[in-house]
Amino acid sequence: MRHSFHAKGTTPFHPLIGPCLACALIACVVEQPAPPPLGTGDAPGGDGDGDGDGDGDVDAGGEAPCEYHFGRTFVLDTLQIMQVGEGFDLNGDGVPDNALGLLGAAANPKLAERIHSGQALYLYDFDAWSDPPTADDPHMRMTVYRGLDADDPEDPSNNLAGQGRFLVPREQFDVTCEPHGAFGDAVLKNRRLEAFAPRWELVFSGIGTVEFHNFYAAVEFHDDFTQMEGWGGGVWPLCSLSRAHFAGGLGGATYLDVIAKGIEIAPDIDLDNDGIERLVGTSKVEGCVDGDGTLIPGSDCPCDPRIQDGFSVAFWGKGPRATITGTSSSTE
Ligand SMILES: [Ca+2]
Ligand SMILES: [Ca+2]
Ligand SMILES: [Ca+2]
Ligand SMILES: [Ca+2]
Repeated sequence: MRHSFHAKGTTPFHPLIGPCLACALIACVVEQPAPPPLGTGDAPGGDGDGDGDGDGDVDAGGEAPCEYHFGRTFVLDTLQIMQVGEGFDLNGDGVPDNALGLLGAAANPKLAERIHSGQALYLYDFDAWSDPPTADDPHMRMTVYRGLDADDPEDPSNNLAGQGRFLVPREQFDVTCEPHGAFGDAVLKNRRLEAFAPRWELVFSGIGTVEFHNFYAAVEFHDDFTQMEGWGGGVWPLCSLSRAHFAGGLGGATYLDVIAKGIEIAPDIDLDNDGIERLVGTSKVEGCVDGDGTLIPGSDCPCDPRIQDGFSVAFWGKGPRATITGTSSSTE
C-alpha cells in the first residue's frame, strides 16, 4: 500500500503504523479535516491579552490580530538527519526511503552546533491535549515551529534544560493565522503520537522556508511527559530545493545544485506518477527530464509544473519541555 509506514530492523523504532491508521492517513490527504478552532486567548503562561505576542498589547497597524494559541511545548536538544536505510516508506515498496541520509555525516555536527548556540531552535507544540497530559488522545494537534530565544539579550545556556522560553516568528503563520507547520489531526496512543501532512513547511536556520510533501511524523513521550523523542520523514521537492541558496556555494549555487550535481544524489520519489524525473547539467542544474522523457531546458526547470518529484529525507530528534511566551515580528 502506498504511504504505509515501514521501518527496517536497524531503525531505532518499531514499524510505525498499522494498516487502519494508514488508511485514515490516506483519507486525510483526500479530505483534509477542518482544523480545530483556534483558542480564544493566550496559552498558559501567555501575556493575557489574547494576541499571544508577549507584549500585552493588541497589535497596531490595522491588521486583524491573530489569536495565536500554544499548548504543551518541547524544544529539540538534538536533531539529526537519519542514516540511509532508516526512515519512512514513502513509495510503498516496503523499504524506508531516505535518499538525503547521505547528507547526515556533514550536516549533523553543524545542526548540533547551531542548536546549542541558539541559532537552530525547533519547537514541537501539542495543542488540544488534556491538562495534565494523558497517554491517549484521538484528536491532538501538533505543530513544529522554528523558535527564537525569548531572553533579551539571548541566553543559549538556559534553552535546553526544560525551562527554555521562546518566541515564534509570525512568518510561520498564513494569512488566516494557521501555522504552516501544523499536522492537523494527530492521534496519541499509549504515549506515541502519529501524524501526517500532505504539505508541511518548516523554516530551517541557514536555508529558509522548506516545503515538504507527504510528511509523516511520530513522537514518543517519556512516562512523565517531560521529554519527547520524534521521527519525521517526507519528500523535499526539487522546486523547493532549487529555491534554497547554499550559503557556502560559489556562483549562487542552490541546495539542489549541491545535492544533485555536487554530491550526485538522484531524486527518488515519483510524486506525479509519471516516472522519476532527472536533472541534467554538469556542476549546476541546467535542465530537467520529465518522467515521460521530455527535456525541459533551463535552470528554473525544477519549478515547471511538469516537474513534481523530490528526494526522500528522514529526521530524528529529542528534547525537553519548553514554553512559548509569544510571537515575534522578527525572524532573527
Ligand atoms: Ca520505500
Ligand atoms: Ca534562552
Ligand atoms: Ca515524476
Ligand atoms: Ca512529471
